[in-house]
Amino acid sequence: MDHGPTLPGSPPLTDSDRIIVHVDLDCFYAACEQQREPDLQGKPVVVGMGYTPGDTAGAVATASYEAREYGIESAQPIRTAVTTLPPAAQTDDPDGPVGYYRPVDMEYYESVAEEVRAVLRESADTLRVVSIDEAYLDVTERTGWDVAAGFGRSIRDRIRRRTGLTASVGIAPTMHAAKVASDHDKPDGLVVVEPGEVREFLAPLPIDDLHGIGPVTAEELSEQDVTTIGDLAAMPVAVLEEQYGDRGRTLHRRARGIDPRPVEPRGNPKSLSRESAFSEPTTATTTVQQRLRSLAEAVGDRAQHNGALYQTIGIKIVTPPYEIQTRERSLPGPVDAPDVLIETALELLAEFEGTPIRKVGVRVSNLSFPDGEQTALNEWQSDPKRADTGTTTDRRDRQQTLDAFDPGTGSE
Ligand code: TTP
Ligand code: MG
Repeated sequence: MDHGPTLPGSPPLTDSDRIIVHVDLDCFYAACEQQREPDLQGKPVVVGMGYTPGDTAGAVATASYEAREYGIESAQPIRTAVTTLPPAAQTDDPDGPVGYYRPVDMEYYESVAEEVRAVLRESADTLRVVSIDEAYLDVTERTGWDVAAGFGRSIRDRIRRRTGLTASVGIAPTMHAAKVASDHDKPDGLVVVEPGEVREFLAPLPIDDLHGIGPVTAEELSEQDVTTIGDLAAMPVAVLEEQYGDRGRTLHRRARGIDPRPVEPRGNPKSLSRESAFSEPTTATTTVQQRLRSLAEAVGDRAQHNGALYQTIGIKIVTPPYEIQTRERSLPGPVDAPDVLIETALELLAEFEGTPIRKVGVRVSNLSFPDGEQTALNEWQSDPKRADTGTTTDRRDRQQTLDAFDPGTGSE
């Protein structure tokens, strides 16, 4: 089929040979509740965040498909939901519709999700988990297009046997098309889009089915009579680029069935950090130095383990009552140099001598990954505020407050 002209330097406008599966569980939290309480199966179940039984506080996290028939949807206030679907225990009308409301129980849903992931791990060469109930699998080496539907069915069957849950599965040669496909026939769906059919499959779908288009963009586009993905694909890319920059170009390519993203186990971290609290605030310089040194070592190890080079080194100091101060310094280029990391962290600490310290942390950022995708490095280079104007021999002091320092133990 015609994919339009190929611009010099752009990737070939053909589908690749990859076979990508996207799996998304159906009304996940509600389905978990229906498993735990089989009496709820086939009934309108509403799972509320910030909800406690007997009250109407909170919002809908998700609703079973039975409840969705009454217009209940994610993010709706519980107090609105109960007007269409009164709680079973409180209704005056014995013949009217009733809802079964349950509070969110993340620990339980996480344990079910782990069971599902075990099935997915068995099925994939590469697995990328994107949320609690959603993952991409690269199965190129495991199956062929002629038997892909059967492969998808077997994934669905194994999830059902192991957890009782239904999943919707999309199979396509790109991540984007696989995601749209899994959403296309929910619940319990299985949609296979073969190479060469992607653009055709997407064309009639409403514009907001394109991943990356939110309600605002959809509205703006509809004002220009662009209401289907096919309409978007037919637009000159220059118009989209002018309106939306690089994002416009990506959306245009997706609409044409092009999405070169590989299924990667996870994204590269933007920063790596470790922090640690003292049992009580301390002014003892050597105690703080020792702690900082060991945190810096741990961060350096972690960076090596991730294959990351770092260009910015930062520390975080928490002083009583709970003041957070951060300092950072950028090097002229990305390094894997634990000694420099430790030395820099200690130098940054020097100004806090004599200050009572409750907690210390070390962070490396502006990461680059020479063996993989260099997202972080590219971001650094494209940000003029951060362009390195220092000399190449001297380390440039850039002591400034970071607006964010990742909490907890390390952030990836
Ligand atoms: P989704 O996969 O978006 O929704 P779902 O699994 O409930 O329904 P569908 O069959 O359409 O896939 O999200 C997964 C879980 O994430 C969902 O069960 C509850 C939670 N969630 C929220 O807490 N708030 C939200 O606004 C949404 C959309 C989901
Ligand atoms: Mg889901």
